Amino acid sequence: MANLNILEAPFVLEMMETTNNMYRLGWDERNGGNISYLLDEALVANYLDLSNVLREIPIPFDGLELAGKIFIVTGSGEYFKNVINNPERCLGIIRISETGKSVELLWGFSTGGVPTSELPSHLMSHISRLSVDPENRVVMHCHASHLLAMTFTHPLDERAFTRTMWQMCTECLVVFPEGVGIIPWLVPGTTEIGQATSNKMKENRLVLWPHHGVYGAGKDLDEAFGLIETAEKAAQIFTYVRAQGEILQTITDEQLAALGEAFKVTPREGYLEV
Ligand code: 2HA
Ligand code: ZN
Repeated sequence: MANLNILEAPFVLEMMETTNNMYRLGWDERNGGNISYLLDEALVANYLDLSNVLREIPIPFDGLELAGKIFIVTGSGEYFKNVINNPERCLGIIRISETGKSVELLWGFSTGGVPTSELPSHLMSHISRLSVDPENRVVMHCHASHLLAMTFTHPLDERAFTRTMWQMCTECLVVFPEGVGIIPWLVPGTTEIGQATSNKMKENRLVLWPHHGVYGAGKDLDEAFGLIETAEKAAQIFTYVRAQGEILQTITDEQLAALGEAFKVTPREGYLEV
């Protein structure tokens, strides 16, 4: 029975809280950033009549693999700053249509809005993550400041970049043992950038977009947020370390290997020299 108030649904409240945190951290200026969160149909049915499609919105790529799946997503052009006060305008609940060529709006985008311009990257990334981790629910993109800055000053080699991150904070290897994926600079919003991102998402939950931002994935909003937060912290430390000057010592590869063993995570093959 769709008799509960959607504005009190945990997934709507979590989206409001998460976008607000991300805005306050300076990761989502203006309309920067976007989130998609795969929802459980039975849970949504407590709040919405799933046969009531408000609008059909075409999408510029093939979403057939996700047909019937329901997501809550941020809106194209909407500001993270405003989600907390205008969830019904800034967020939408969509279902991928049977043909995969459009989405059915079930709630939200109340002033005629449409899903994030990065929907191709999001949905393709969901397909990739679900193929390796059936628990994955969230794909999150933002313009985390220090990470973005680091794409100007650090070589964009995945192994080198990952090793630097692991060395900046002891937590990093534990949180992302598989490392950080990096795609070339590409035009945002395109199927091409979606393809490149989702290819990386098969082996990484963190993907950097040079001179733009970062993608993170996880089983819930906390996990995706925490992943980006940890990488962003490492990039912040990198910024301080560079500003302070000469590096006198760091975490050694032997120490990183010991960390992996202690926390029962496997550092990506070939990334440590031990
Ligand atoms: O939605 O962040 O990458 C605005 C963006 C595009
Ligand atoms: Zn962006």
